[in-house]
Amino acid sequence: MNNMKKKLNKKRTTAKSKKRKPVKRKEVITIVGIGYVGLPLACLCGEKGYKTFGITKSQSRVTKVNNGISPIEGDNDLKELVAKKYFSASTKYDSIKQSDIVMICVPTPVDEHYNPDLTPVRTATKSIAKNIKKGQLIIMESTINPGVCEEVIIPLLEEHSGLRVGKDIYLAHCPERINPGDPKWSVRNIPRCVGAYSKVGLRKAVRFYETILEGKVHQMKSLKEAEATKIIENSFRDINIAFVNELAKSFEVLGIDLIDVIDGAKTKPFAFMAHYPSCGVGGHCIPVDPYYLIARAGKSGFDHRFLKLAREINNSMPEYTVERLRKALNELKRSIRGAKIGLLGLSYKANVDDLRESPALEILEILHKEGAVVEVFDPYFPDRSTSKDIDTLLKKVEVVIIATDHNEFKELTAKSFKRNGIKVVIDGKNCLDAEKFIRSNIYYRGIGR
Ligand code: SAJ
Repeated sequence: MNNMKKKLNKKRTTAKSKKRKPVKRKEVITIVGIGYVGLPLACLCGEKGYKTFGITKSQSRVTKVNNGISPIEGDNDLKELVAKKYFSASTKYDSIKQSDIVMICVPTPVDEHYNPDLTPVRTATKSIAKNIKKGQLIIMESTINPGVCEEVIIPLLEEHSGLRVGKDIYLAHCPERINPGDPKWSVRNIPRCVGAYSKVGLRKAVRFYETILEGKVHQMKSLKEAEATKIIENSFRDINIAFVNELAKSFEVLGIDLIDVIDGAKTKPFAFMAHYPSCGVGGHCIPVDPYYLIARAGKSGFDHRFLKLAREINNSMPEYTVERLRKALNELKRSIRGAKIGLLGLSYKANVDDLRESPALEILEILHKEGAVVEVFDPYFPDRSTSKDIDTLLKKVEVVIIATDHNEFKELTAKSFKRNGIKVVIDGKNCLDAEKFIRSNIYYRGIGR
């Protein structure tokens, strides 16, 4: 090509480049904590075009995720998302420096005395603060009680960064609403509530969420309101479960099938929301979140007697379940000591691999303490199962307790139990066909039936 043409092309290219909009730098997001909350969120941010980093203290989780393997069993959608490697994981906080938005999705558990344990929140906040830059937005997604942002997070951010929240950096709270194993509601479409320390921070946070979510983003007037929203959502669920768990005990002595009664009550198309009794309330949300409000309100002189009573009732259900078993064995002139008992299910809820606060673990502990010989099977926990499958377990035991309503257990038939000489079934999740078991002369008891 002769020189004239080359010059002309160069001129055209320069002119074209002047016309082309400058390529907008991909915004960078770091998510601290890539568990049930942070992992789907990191995938979603990466999928939506953000340069996304995930931080976790677990090197094995880093390796798995960076190889496209989901560390969370039972959620196939998540497995597919993680396989696409939308973000990169690390145990280090280096990516904070280059981030526009930093999100905190670490656990907020309680200790053995049911006191809130903010250690993971404090550790993450300090590490973030040491790497944070002016202009960045921090979004707290972990569930916390009203006051944690202003009384814990802001002081730590300012102390360890030398920056001022609301002036140099921005803080928002958008409580997570992940529902593990839910086929309908996912991180993409669940409506969210956002509160912030300042108007600018709120605007930044709302604008961000509107780029990744299909669900509505509801603006709250303050951090405290956003913190309180999530706590009351889950306390609402805990007290309603406690209500039916207390009814289960009452209807046992009245000889009424509570499950039938709830199914009757829920035909009312308004002002009734069905909850069901069970062998206990597990998970990292429902049995934990009320304690955060109980503790913080207590510090300000208010005693949440109702929330505490609900927790007491729900915490009594594992023992009550074993009591149902004891009564059954006593009617057969047997005791728990020495009885061969099969425990089906360890996870705190159906079709997930999560043991946090699982009532099944408490039932197992009580059975061992009372001298039972226990066989365990949970398809999501082969390493913690003593039998490789249900059939193997049924051959070894005379009594069965269902502690998790995995789909695999719901299909169990009275015939398979009868064939193996099972005499007693305690259905801790009311997931079996009670009538068929009773008609097979198997001593069947549920919770509330
Ligand atoms: N449970 C009962 N009876 C019920 C419902 C649940 O005994 O009627 C027990 C379950 O067996 C389990 C525990 O309570 O052991 C918690 O069950 P859950 O269905 O509430 O499951 P989680 O812990 O995954 O709760 C999540 C929460 N989501 C968030 O916190 C973002 C909760 O707010 C949701 O309401 C819940 O999922 C849901 O609806 O599935």
